[in-house]
Amino acid sequence: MAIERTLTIVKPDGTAQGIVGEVVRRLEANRFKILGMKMIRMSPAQAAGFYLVHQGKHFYESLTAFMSEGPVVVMALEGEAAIGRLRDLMGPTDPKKAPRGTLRGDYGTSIERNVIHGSDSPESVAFEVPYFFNALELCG
Ligand code: 3AN
Repeated sequence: MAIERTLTIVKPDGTAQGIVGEVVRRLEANRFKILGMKMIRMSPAQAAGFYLVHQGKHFYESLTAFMSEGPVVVMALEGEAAIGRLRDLMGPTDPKKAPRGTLRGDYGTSIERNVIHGSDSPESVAFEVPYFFNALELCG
């Protein structure tokens, strides 16, 4: 399997629930290497820029307001098949459909407030990692 990079965000509902440590614990237990990590509070414009791919969808305004309502923890990760394995740890978008033991199944409360983001493709990684980290901030 190939070593990949990916990006994850503990969303404002995750930081509010105090599960940053639990997310990091599960990532490290599953052999994800943390290359960069920081807590930030995005402005609505920064959240809108991050989710530009969803511009025009019915949930875009609500999503960008939610993502800027409080602090988030952004992490650049590396590991074998990291993109798909992170998505497995997260569970499906809708927490109601997410099994127990996945982060969304355990902590998500709605399809919007689903506690964690993970890049969904190498193309997304190429946009999302540099959105938050420059090369000097990644400890590879
Ligand atoms: P995922 O995060 O599972 O890749 P995407 O990329 O389809 O899901 O959606 C990005 C984010 O937009 C989701 N994490 C969720 O917060 C929000 N979202 C997705 N679908 C909906 C929806 N139907 N209604 C409200 N929010 C949504």
